[in-house]
Amino acid sequence: MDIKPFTDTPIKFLEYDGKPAGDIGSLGLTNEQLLVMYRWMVFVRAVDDRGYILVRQGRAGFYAQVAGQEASQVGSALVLTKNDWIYGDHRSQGSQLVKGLKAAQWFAHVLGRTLDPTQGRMMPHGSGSADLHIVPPSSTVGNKITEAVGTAMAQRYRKTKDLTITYFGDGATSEGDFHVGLNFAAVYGSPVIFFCQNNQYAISVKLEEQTHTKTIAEKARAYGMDGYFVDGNDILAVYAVSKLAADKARAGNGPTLIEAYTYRYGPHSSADDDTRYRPKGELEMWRTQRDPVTRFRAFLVGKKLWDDAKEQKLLEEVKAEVADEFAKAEVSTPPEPLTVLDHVYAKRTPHLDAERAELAAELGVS
Ligand SMILES: Cc1ncc(C[n+]2csc(CCOP(=O)(O)OP(=O)(O)O)c2C)c(N)n1
Repeated sequence: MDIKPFTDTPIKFLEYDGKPAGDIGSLGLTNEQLLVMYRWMVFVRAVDDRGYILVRQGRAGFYAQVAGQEASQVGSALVLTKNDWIYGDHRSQGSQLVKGLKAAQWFAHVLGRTLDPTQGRMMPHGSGSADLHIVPPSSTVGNKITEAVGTAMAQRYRKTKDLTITYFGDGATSEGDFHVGLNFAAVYGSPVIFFCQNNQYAISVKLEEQTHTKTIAEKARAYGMDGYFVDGNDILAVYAVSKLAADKARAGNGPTLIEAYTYRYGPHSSADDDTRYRPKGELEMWRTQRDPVTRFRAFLVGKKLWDDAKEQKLLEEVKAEVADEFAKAEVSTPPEPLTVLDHVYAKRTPHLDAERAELAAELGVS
């Protein structure tokens, strides 16, 4: 299928009922790869459901679900290689799992335990892993965009074939970092993918109150790069557009903006009440008619790759895996209070040593 930038309607490979919207053979995906895509979406949803329950149980203080956005996160992360870098935001745990973060590490992060690669000491949804090339998101909306561009500039300078992807929401496009980042990346030909998950709300602020362009993708024109408007609930379309952007970046042809049009099922976070600003029926429409998992399952059933028995088996497998991973996180210990000043810099400085001594005296430990 021909993939064009700057379309008025989202690029899609699948109809909402899972029927192919055109020739998908050009994607070159094997049946095994299609099944891997499906398993990842089911797994991400199950991990996320488990994570959210922790707040309800009073065992975690905060959670921002990715439910509804699985196709965007899985489809884009599947084009990444080990050496590529992710700079995500507070709603990108699905991509982190695909990049290699273990569910046990994610749960440990949510519970604030040391099995978390950031040792349970980051703000909620600030997990990451140096080994996996996942930079911990920070709470400040949009600020990872410019950092991602810096990393991509280094990748180009070092003449690697690697790239950097940065995930952010529609709300982040109103931050200066978005505009600075896109401009810099285009000027320096940086191998970066700007992946905007447009779930249509920045907490309670609707997209129309955020921007007067019809799409976010078209903003790329102003910076001299291609912008693709893609159906973020169609994993094949997301994968295809992400692959195109990744191939372009690796070939030294610079950055791309992708807008994945999607919808979050949960409130903005566990601290939000979305019924106060989302019209009645909207969530139900997305859940029942546009769900990314159901849509892709229908496609697989249509291709005779899937049936009820396989679905049942997968759900049981995933349930057991999530339970195992959660058990590993649960037995992990909380961080020692005195480690709070470790890793501020690569080496502890004299003033951090002094603060550590003060804290130790306060806690009565050494
Ligand atoms: C600079 C800054 N402004 C405001 C906030 C408060 N805040 C946290 S998340 C958020 C909305 C983000 O919306 P979006 O970027 O669309 O991502 P989504 O949560 O919808 O995935 C806001 C306003 C913040 N953390 N940082």
